[in-house]
Amino acid sequence: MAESKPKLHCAWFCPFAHRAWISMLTKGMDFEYIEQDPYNKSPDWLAINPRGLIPVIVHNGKSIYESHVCIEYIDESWPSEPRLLPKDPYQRAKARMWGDFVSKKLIPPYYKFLVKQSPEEQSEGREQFLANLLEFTKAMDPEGPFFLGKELGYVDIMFAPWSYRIYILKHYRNFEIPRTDEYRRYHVWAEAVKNHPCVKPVQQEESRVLADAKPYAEGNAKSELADAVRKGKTIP
Ligand SMILES: N[C@@H](CCC(=O)N[C@@H](CS)C(=O)NCC(=O)O)C(=O)O
Repeated sequence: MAESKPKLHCAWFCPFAHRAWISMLTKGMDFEYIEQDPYNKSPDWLAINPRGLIPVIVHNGKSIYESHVCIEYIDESWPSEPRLLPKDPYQRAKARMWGDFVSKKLIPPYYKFLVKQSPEEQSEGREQFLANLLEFTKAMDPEGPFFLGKELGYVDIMFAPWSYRIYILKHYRNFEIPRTDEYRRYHVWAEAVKNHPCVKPVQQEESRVLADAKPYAEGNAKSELADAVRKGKTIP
């Protein structure tokens, strides 16, 4: 068991931070939640994370940041069940490969669709997102309901915050994931994730989430991520 009570620097609106939050809840950890404004790059905040991004876990006086690293750190430092990454080396590798797919193939087109303002670029984002989501769906364990089987784990947590807030794209881009046969397994997955007892508590009121997403949809959000998407750069 790890030594001191960890602190989670988080924000109610941040999907990346939700990954760490869900992981801590899934592990049943005793932790201190700190609502952090990541946009105010004060010296105190930059001392906690020199990159100035949430989430950060502060544990035994050390900072752990980057959301996928936080999930792994939580799993390794609190090795009790449930395991977020499988014990079997191939299954672990598979979880990491699909987590990487989420980071490189799902999140970027999602934001291209939401943040870009020209219809052509939005359409490109939309098509890439849908095609890649289908590939993600086809890789899911056929029984499920979660990505690798019966338990919520790493891959689920990597994409959960975008899936339970998919209504952002409905509201601002009139987009819905098709209710067709090929996406059927996706919807089973998304429902299971949304209703999981450790995912439910992090979900925020829809009107508040939509208000927070508005500057992204209107192309004037002042964040490192929105800036990178507007400039066609890799997201931070
Ligand atoms: N790659 C980072 C991304 C985290 C991120 O972009 N967090 C946003 C909030 S959702 C942030 O801290 N933004 C501060 C800023 O843009 O200045 C991770 O996975 O942890």
